[in-house]
Amino acid sequence: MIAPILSDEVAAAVAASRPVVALESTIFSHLGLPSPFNREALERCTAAVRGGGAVPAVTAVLDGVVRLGLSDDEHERILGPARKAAERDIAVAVGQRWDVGATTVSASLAIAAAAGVHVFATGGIGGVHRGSEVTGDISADLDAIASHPVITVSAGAKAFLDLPRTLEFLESAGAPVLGWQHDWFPAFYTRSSGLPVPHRVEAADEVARIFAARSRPASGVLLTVPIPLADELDPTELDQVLTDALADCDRAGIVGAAVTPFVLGRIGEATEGRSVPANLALAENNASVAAEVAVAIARS
Ligand code: PSU
Ligand code: MN
Repeated sequence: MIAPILSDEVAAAVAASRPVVALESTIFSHLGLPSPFNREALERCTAAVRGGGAVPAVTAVLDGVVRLGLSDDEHERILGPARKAAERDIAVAVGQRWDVGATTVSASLAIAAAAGVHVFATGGIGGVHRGSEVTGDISADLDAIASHPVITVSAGAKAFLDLPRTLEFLESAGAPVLGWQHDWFPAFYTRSSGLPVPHRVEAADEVARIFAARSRPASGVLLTVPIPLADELDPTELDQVLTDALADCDRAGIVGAAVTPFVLGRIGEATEGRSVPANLALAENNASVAAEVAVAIARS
């Protein structure tokens, strides 16, 4: 079983049922964003959580120990070289004493759940990949969202994934999918994928009530928050970029856990200066909505 070591600040907040927002570390590692923007993302997300009245708790595996809530020096370590750790890899990272395991959404949800933290914020979740009917590539994030008692706050998923199948998977797995003051499932850089979100919500206390009313105690909720209007990218330009990135991935023969970092890297290169500011803005915005939700849950 995972028994994460909590920072003093996170441990005190959990013990007193004060609001805490867990954050993943893959997004802040070189696997998620290029330097120095990964540092900026970390600073803006943690500040947004604090600004909303909650305690930020970054997840990671450091020196083979599962951690929730890091010191400044430890934050520094996840900005450097790191290995991607999904939920199943936590056991390996512990058993093999990895220096720095950068936790994905699925790993972060497992760690948050083990510590009794109920709100988690990220940029975008993994999903069902296009062509999954052949490759079987479905992110472990989806099962984790459905099967840990945590609310995941994200800007949907990037459109290089198969978004209709991603929504179908979440429906089958039994995870409610909510749209924050919005009727459409967001596609990360753009506010709408063109797919309706099953349920629109207006406020954090509504999300807290929905979370409290789940039929299965060990299940989660996905709260999707569209990128702020001013930061949205042009969908027609993005279409071509995503198509090219997927073709490059195929040509390079990339499979498995390497697919998402590879495609993210290609999108970053092709859109140069535009995608990074959008990514930072949506991650920060998600962190502040997550703080609101954590405050509402702590009150309820
Ligand atoms: N999507 C993004 N940015 C990311 C990721 C996904 O737009 O950084 C990362 C997250 O850590 C997510 C992981 O949990 O990729 C999913 O990887 P995979 O597709 O291999 O499950
Ligand atoms: Mn995969």
